[in-house]
Amino acid sequence: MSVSVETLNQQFAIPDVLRFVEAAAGMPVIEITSADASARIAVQGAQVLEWQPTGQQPVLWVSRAAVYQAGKGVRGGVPVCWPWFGAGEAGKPAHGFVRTRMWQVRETGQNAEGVYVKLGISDDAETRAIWDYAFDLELIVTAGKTLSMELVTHNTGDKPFTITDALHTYFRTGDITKTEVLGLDKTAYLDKVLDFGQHMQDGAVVFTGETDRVYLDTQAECVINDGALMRKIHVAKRGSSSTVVWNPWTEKEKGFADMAVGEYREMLCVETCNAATDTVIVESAQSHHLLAQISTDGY
Ligand code: TA6
Repeated sequence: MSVSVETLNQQFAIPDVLRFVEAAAGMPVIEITSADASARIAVQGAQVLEWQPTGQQPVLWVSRAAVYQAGKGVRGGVPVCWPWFGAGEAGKPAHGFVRTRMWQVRETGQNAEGVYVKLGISDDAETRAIWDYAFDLELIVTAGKTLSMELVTHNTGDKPFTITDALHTYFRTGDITKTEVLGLDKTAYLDKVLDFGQHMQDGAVVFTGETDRVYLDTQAECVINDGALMRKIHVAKRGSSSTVVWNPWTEKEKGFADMAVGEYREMLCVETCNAATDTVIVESAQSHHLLAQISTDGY
């Protein structure tokens, strides 16, 4: 059940800084404008859509063919993948079930790091029919000179559960063929393009075709070196043992109705996650924090 933008504005708007608009019927979106940055966050899925530091190019990518529709994830931004990353069991949605559900807005405000929003979702009969555990999931987004996103899993039930999770961040790049990702040298990865065979990264990740890799047991900060826009994007993290690097390239791009032809050239994903064998056990009454901190040097 979604709350009207009128009610959301009455409860949570910050004059001249944060307001709610309706991107489509039943699709409230938070618009943030401050001296340091602008940002947009869809309440559905707690999906950050845009973040642009003042004086810089947009940092996140959203497809020009993205669909804004209740119950469908937007192609781009930062989908929240939870309580599993990747394909679920037969008949269950890929990347879990929270990215297409309506979250609650819990708090908005300003602090030294920027404008923050707290969104949350907890179990109900529908989720327990898919995944039979009691939980509360919260995303705290802080948009300023940097963008921080903290996904907090609370196990509110009486039995432990095991998850994989991801902040599936889509970044804008000037030209994927002039882009490299640093920070994963000598890191083992599972290559989805090669039947999830295990390989070892040698040097920078460069893009010459479909790229879909789960880098394992890495806490490294990654740097997206954009040779076209002449900027670097830093992706730091905590509570994450895996990093996924993805570009669909030409063939897979055709398979996405919500990607326009040729858009693969202007995007890549560097995802902050716990995926594949990097699972997380959350004991009863315990919590797990997954944090991504994005910053840029360039213009
Ligand atoms: O994170 C990479 C990936 O798992 C790719 O294999 C591709 O499926 C991508 O996520 C997008 O998935 P989605 O379900 O959002 O279309």
